[in-house]
Amino acid sequence: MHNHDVDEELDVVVVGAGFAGLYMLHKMREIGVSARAFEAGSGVGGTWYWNRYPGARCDVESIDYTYSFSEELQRDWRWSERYPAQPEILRYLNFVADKFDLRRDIKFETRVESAIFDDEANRWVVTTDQGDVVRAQFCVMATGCLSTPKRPGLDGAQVFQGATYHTGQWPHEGVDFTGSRVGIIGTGSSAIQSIPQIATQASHLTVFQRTPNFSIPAHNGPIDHEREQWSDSHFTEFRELARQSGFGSSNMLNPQMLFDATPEEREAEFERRWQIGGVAFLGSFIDLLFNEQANEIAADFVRAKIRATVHDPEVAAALTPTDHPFGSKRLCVDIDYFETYNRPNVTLVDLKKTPIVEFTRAGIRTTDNDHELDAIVFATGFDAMTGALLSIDIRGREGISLRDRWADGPRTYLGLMVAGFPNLLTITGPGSPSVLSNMVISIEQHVDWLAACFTHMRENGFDRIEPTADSEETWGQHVNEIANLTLFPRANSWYVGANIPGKPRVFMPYVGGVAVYRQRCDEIVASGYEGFELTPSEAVVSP
Ligand code: NA7
Repeated sequence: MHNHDVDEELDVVVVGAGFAGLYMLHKMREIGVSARAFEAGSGVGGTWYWNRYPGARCDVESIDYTYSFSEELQRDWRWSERYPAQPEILRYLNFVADKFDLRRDIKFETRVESAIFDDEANRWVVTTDQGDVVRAQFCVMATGCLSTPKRPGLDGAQVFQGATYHTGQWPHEGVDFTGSRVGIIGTGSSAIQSIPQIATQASHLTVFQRTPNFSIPAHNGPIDHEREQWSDSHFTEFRELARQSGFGSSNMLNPQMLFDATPEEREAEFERRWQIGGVAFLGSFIDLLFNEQANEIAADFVRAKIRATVHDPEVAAALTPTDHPFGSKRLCVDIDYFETYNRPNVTLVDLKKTPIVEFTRAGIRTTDNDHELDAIVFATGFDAMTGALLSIDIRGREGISLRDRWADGPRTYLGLMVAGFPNLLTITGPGSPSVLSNMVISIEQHVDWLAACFTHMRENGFDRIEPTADSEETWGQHVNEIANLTLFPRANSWYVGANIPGKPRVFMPYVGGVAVYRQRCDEIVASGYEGFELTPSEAVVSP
């Protein structure tokens, strides 16, 4: 690569302009390094730019799902609801981009195709589908954990003559389903949020379910002004609570073990949490994700709620999850999900009993029926955590490709860096708490960690940082060992890549919680970047 082919020389190139990319740009400016982001969308927002399906909403509460780096920002922005809906989050991220004047460093409608490390020059060379070629000392992947939409095992849909949509690539102008016969495939979080909304529009909605899921009512409503005021007047304390928690939000975990409570106390605690709503239900007792028997008792409580809500016992039974421990797949948070099956215009098709045979011109053929449809919604999920990274041709030292390196599953040190790929950073990468936490908290922690690392390197004359193969191996074992202490690996979830045929089964996120993880990262810094190799400038600059 000759310099004259290069459009720009940067300190940092950032891939993506969602929560991670935006904060990355801001932070880099703050420490005085040059950075530019490339973003495939025409606007900022990442996940919240693409996932515009009806009912799209965050399952972390609004006041927690915000940046904590600026107290002024917190005070300048008011949320309207307890759980933020997609349009409001997107407005928030646009507000952030404007407030901190970030757009001038983002090139939109530009997808990064390759990132190749030039070992001699110690530079990443990044190319895009718009013909850009930039060189940067650091390449930061702010590409998101759930950003590569998939329709696994559902080929042949092009035969269908009606409209098709994927929840993760929803048309910006919205879709009017009024009077239409709509089919939706999947019953994950995206489906569980959109089914009640689509059902109010469609003349008929047919839900094609392969595996039922646990879901907790959101009990959404207007924002609690008292709590909001408290979080404003106790900014530092409020933010510290989240940083020192397991999942990265200010929700309280009950430290009691389930079997230390009487059956009446358990029922009362479950009911109390059910009435509060949301994922905090998982915090009813401390051992729900560790103790199979305790988990089963929580699962039974939720199953009884499903039976009590859904009028038709056969439909209720089909909607009741029995194949995975409660919470071992991402817990869904809904608004009127189970209630929707009581509507006369909603039908549940249990694909376990009557699988899809094929798509036809007029709809979907299952083993027992031809379902005629005007539109099909694929709520079939994403190639999670590694999909976006591996869709880019990333090559490290000696030309090794990340796709080859990760052929048996992702391997990282702290979910931040990969051996053999110097100065390449993966924000909320596999091996970090990421999707098992409030993403905003985890993103900020990674960006802050990297900013401190860059500063340390500059001040000490280092040009290159790379984890050792040993530290990567040890971290991988640790991530795996603690996952195996929990019930998480029991589920065929996207946490283990089970939703993508042929994907190696590896439990990808770090289950230790954000507080423990943060402490480990800080200790590593305090010990002089233990497990990393830092190389001084003269050792890497070519003569
Ligand atoms: P998920 O949670 O991966 O859900 C995808 C759903 O699609 C799930 O119910 C799948 O059933 C179903 N699916 C996938 N492929 C098929 C085929 N071939 N046939 C039938 N059904 C299929 O994705 P979401 O978008 O809902 O949520 C992703 C995350 O985003 C969520 O956890 C939140 O964190 C936000 P399966 O369970 O595999 O049998």
